[in-house]
Amino acid sequence: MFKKILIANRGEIALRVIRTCKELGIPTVAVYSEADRDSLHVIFADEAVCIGPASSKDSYLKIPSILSAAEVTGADAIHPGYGFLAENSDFSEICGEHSIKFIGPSPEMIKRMGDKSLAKATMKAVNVPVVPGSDGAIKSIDEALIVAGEIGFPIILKASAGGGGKGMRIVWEKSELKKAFQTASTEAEAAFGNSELYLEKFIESPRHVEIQVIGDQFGNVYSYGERDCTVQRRHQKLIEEAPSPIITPALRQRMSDAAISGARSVNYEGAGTIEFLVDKDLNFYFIEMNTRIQVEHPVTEMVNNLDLIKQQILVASGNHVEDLPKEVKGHSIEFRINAEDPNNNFRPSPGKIEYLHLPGGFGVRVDSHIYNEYSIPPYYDSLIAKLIVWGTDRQHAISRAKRALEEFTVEGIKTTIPFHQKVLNNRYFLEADYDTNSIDKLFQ
Ligand code: MV4
Repeated sequence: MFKKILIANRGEIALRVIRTCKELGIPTVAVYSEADRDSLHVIFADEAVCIGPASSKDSYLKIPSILSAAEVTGADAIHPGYGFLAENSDFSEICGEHSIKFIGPSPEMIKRMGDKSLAKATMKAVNVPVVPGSDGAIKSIDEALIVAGEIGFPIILKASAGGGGKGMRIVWEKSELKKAFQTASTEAEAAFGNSELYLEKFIESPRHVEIQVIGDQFGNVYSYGERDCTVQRRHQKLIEEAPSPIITPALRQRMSDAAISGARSVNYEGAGTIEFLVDKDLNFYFIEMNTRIQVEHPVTEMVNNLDLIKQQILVASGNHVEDLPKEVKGHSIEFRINAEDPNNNFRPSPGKIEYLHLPGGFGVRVDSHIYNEYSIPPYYDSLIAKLIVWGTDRQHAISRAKRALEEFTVEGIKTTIPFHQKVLNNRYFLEADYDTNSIDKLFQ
């Protein structure tokens, strides 16, 4: 087992990792920017090292500073959390060169799955269903016209180096393709330094359903079931749940088998998420694989009664996973509490928390780094807390969520709490009758 783990992250996820390390008896090192001196992860870790000014690129993204923090404190492993360096293959590689275990997959794996069209080809090779489209990247508008002609409109152009919805373009008819191709590749070049695009059939009203897997160093890959993340705004997830209200046990089995065979075919190590689109007829199609722990991992933890961060640490140190998947139990829903004003276009609302009361009681979990009188810095992601509820079924989880959101009090800043309360009274949400296309009816 590791002697000391450095957490290369901030906010709730840094705290989340520290908590599991404590339970495992592993000392921790926090790193922090000058804007995060008063942050809870700094206080809860055994040691803390300041790695630079507020700007992420000069602190949480600065590989040399993080590596030297690990070396001076004698950390032999780094947990990257999500975001920042979690899917940076150079970081994974440099950790290895310094004999520091990166808690996550190899640089080769991160590169392979980071190239979204290569990831698709990898899955397709082992018969995982993928969205019909180009084989790999498309090199020209003429090639795009040929592929689009074969599969039929509408189609969607995606950046090979993209992911998570950035730089996508829907094309409804042939006459729009040339312009869309040019703007999408220009945008991809600007955003990712890589103009490469691939093309897919546009699935018109899908749900976003993802499978959690863990691979160990012995070639075993396990699935812990799905999360439904269809409730999103501008590709930002707001509510996630497990199990998905639309997935039957038979479909869960088939999606899990597909996810496992995809991950096993590349000897996947660590926690990973295989994202699928599920259409109206319950056909599923692989779209992307994320090679990190995700924000929404707690709903999977609640219905499987397991600590995913602990399993990450176990497999990274060469152990077998401890909690093998069993049948999922009950229902869990996560609500992202962001420092944003839902009545003003979700505009960020950083600042001082003048009064705070967190909900509690049976089946209620809050993962958060905030505390009374804490000032939320304006430099980072607006996620300030995750409310996770568990109930015996979806109805029970919803009642509990309403109760917990009523208790949840944050004064001094605007949050997404009122938004969630509205969704919990929306009949389409209550009936799970929505998809990515009709999502607006949840926000009315
Ligand atoms: C799609 C799609 C329809 N067809 N791909 C958005 C996030 C990124 N992970 C993939 N996304 C989509 N890819 C094909 N071929 C529709 C979306 C999409 C979406 C997916 C899940 C949840 C919300 C969404 C909102 C808009 C578009």
